[in-house]
Amino acid sequence: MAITRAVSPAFERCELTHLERVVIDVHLARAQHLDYEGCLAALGYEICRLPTGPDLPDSVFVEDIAVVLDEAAVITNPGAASRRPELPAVAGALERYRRLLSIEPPDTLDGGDVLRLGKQLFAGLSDRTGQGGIEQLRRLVEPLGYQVTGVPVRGCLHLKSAVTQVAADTLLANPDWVEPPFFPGWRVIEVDPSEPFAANALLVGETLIYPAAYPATRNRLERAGIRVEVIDVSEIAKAEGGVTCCSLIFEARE
Ligand code: CIR
Repeated sequence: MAITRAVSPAFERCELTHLERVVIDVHLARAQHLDYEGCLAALGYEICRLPTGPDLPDSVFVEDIAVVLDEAAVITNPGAASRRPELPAVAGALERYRRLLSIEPPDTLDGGDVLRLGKQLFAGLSDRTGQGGIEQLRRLVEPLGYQVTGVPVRGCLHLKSAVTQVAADTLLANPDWVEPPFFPGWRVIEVDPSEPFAANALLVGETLIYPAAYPATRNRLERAGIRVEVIDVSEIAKAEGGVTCCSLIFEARE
């Protein structure tokens, strides 16, 4: 199952932290989002696309709203207040499949800050996710057998802007934004220095969904033997989103 959410008519009013606001072609963003969903559907996922509205500019970035594990889903409390109205619909969709847990205010945590590597959850300490949010996550998921490790991130929005998994034993990272030594035992491929935003990749089974905008880093991935499915997400990137941000992927069990 892949939960996605439509691109809002207010997408141009998205939150921006590290990027300048530039014109977003919302029609093109919708077309790119459709391609993205098509990619996931071709990989065998049923797509559940939630509706949006003019009051939810960043709703396409469903990843930030929940951390879906095998045993439960944690509904987050996003660091940006404008994103909190996104919660009810995502929680409503997930409650069919998972027991819901939640991060309670005033602490905040964004799903984009949680990198799941098996039973280990790395949680980015960022502008959006505080120590309190990470502690709440730890208390919620330790009883389920997960270990939570806080990782400082700097210079980017979320931990997964700085590091993602690209193969069974391999991570892709921007070492200026996160310290690779936080991930002992993992082979780490570094992004090409000319492409700082290139670390966000979406591994689905053995396929890596990867933005067309980063050819030099893609070359590094391919030389490392990783098969890449390239997708153009230029308009999504203008809103500071990447390929992990636009879906919640999990095994559907009712
Ligand atoms: C925001 O600032 O919240 C959105 N404009 C972008 C969120 C991207 N989400 C993600 O990296 N997980």
